[in-house]
This record gives sequence, C-alpha cells and structure tokens, in this order.
Amino acid sequence: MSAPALRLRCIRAVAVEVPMKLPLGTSAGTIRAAPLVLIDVETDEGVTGRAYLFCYLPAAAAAIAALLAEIERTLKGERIAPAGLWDRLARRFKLIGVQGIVRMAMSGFDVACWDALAVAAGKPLAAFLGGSPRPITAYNSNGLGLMAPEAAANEAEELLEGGFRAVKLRLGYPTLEADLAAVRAVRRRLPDDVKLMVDFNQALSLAEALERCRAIDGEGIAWIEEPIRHDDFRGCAELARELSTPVQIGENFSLPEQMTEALAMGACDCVMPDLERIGGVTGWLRAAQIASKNSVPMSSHLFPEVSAHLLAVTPTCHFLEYVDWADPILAEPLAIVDGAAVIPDRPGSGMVWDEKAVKRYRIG
Ligand code: SMN
Ligand code: MG
Repeated sequence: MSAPALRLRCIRAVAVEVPMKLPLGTSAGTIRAAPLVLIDVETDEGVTGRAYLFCYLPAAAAAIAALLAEIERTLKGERIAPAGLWDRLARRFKLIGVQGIVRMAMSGFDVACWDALAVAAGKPLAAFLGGSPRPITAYNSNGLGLMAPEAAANEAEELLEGGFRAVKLRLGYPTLEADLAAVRAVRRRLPDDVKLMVDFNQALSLAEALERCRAIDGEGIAWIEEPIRHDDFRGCAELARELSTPVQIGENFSLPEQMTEALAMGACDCVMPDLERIGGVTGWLRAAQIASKNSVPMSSHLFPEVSAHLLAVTPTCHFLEYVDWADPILAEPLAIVDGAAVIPDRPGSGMVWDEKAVKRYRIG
C-alpha cells in the first residue's frame, strides 16, 4: 500500500437529520430520523476525504462537531498518516478519555483520512487496503422494530426486495410470549433459506435472557444479538455456552482492546464491530486481525458504505449490516444487487454528498 503525501488543511463538519423510510423501534426507544455528522477532511493537495458519523441523538451532533474542531487545531498541517495521527489524538484526549463521543469524533476523522488517501491513490478503499472489491453479502437491517407480529411478518417480507436473503428483527417485548410470537410470525412468513437475525438491544437481565433465549433457541434464528448489557462479558459467555444459536455482540465494543477482552472471555460466537466505536478504519483493521486469530466470523454495524470495503479485506468476513439511512444525502447511494452490497468502482469509499440535500436537512 503506497501512501500518497497529503497534509491536513482543515476539517469541515456539518450536522444533518435525515428522514428514515422505516422507523427503528428498539427495546431502548424508537429512532425516526437519522442524526448524522458529515465530515470533510480537506488537504493542502486539494484532495478531500469524507466520512459520516451516526450520532444517535441530534444533541450529540454539535458536541461531536466541536471535538472535530479540536482535532483540526491539534493536527493542522500534519501529514495524513492515520495510525500515527490516532496515537497523537489518543495523547491529546488522554485526560478526558478516548471513549464515548471523543472516540466517535476520532473514528470519523480516521475514516475520512483513509478515504483521502485512497482517493489520492485513485483506488477504491478496498483495493487501497490490498483487497479486491467484490459483492459483500448483506442482511437488510432497515425497520423490523417492535410491532404487532403480523405487521412484522409483512414488513419482513417487504425487506426481501433487492434480493436480500437475510433480515434482522428487533426483540425485547415486555414478555417472553410476545418475543416468541414475533419470531414465529416472521419466521413462518420467510422462505426457509432466508436467514433471520434477532436483536434485543440489551433489554434483558441474565436470568431473563437465559429463559427467553432458550425459548427461541430452536426457532431457526441465525444469531441472537445483545440479549443483555453489552459489557457483561461473563453473562454473555454463559449464554454462548448454553445456547445452540450463535450469540452476536460487538456494536458497542470500544476500540479493539475491548473486543480482545470479550473474545478472551468467550462472550460471543461472532462479532460485529461498529466503525465509529472500534476506532475507524485503523481500529477495524486491528479488530479484523483479532477476529481472524480467534476464527470468529465478523460482520459490520451500520455505515454500510465504508464497511463493505472493510469486509472485503476482513479474513473472517460474515455479513454486512445494510441500512439506507445515509441515502438521502449521498449523490450515489450504496447499491444492493442480489442481496449483496456492490463496492463502487470509484476512488475512496465512493461517498460524495448531495449538497442540495445537505442544505435541506442541515441542523444547528
Ligand atoms: C441499532 C442500530 C442503530 C441504532 C440503534 C440500534 C441496532 C442494530 O442495535 O444492530 O442495528
Ligand atoms: Mg444491534
């Protein structure tokens, strides 16, 4: 991988809130619009690298933008060399802590830096990282929130459009019976060869999880995601031992070190790190090595546009989580063909903002 010489001129951060076609009704609340921070890393050489962050709450967007301004003050004029810049920022933010939104801002900056390098090299990010762009099998993670069983079954069927052969259902209803009813209604409606993942979003205590997950263990589920607190690795390990359905965690791994801890404790059967929590491309590449050493299948969480490139260079590549949330502000949204993401044949990640849409959805 030859790294083109680029220097940081400035970072632009714009907050938008874009409408979602389908609301995401999780056990921890419903998200109806996606708050995003769009990041442009501009270089002295005229190359721009882009990334976006998903902020969960609109209120977090302004704070993240302020942290990006601090990153610009710290690194202005520096050579774009992401791993070295990560270490510089880790020192800069040592006292406040490289966690939470600080780590999100650092991750977004890191992704945009890698994009700039790949753009300058004239290669898709996957190719710049040494891989060959190929279709990445995805599951459709739009919608399928908490709702009546028949409504969920209808929506699951609609989500197969685009050739998807896998979808994800959110669980964590007030009762075991309601969880089971949703699983059965959706499973019954989907063709047998379509995979069904379920996600509790940390809704359960360990005792509840043992009971509920045993109840759905024989229902033909591809994985059970975050049944309990994301950082209760001991509890997760007990579930992983007890269940024949794979236990999936990872969207809350904070940097690759926490993934190492989880795997050392046997907390899960598969992992799905999130680009903005694992430490951007730099963190992802480390996580991919850890998953590979442990022979653990690795999927992505959100950010399908960049994650598709990264899964192409992930030795234990499993599934891309597909959501269409960024589509309204992208000039060319990620294409799905036969249920797989098509890595665009453009330099970098291939993300370019639709500036008119950015104006329309801008907040703050
Ligand atoms: C999720 C994603 C984004 C916001 C809330 C919940 C979910 C998933 O856990 O894995 O898609
Ligand atoms: Mg999840």
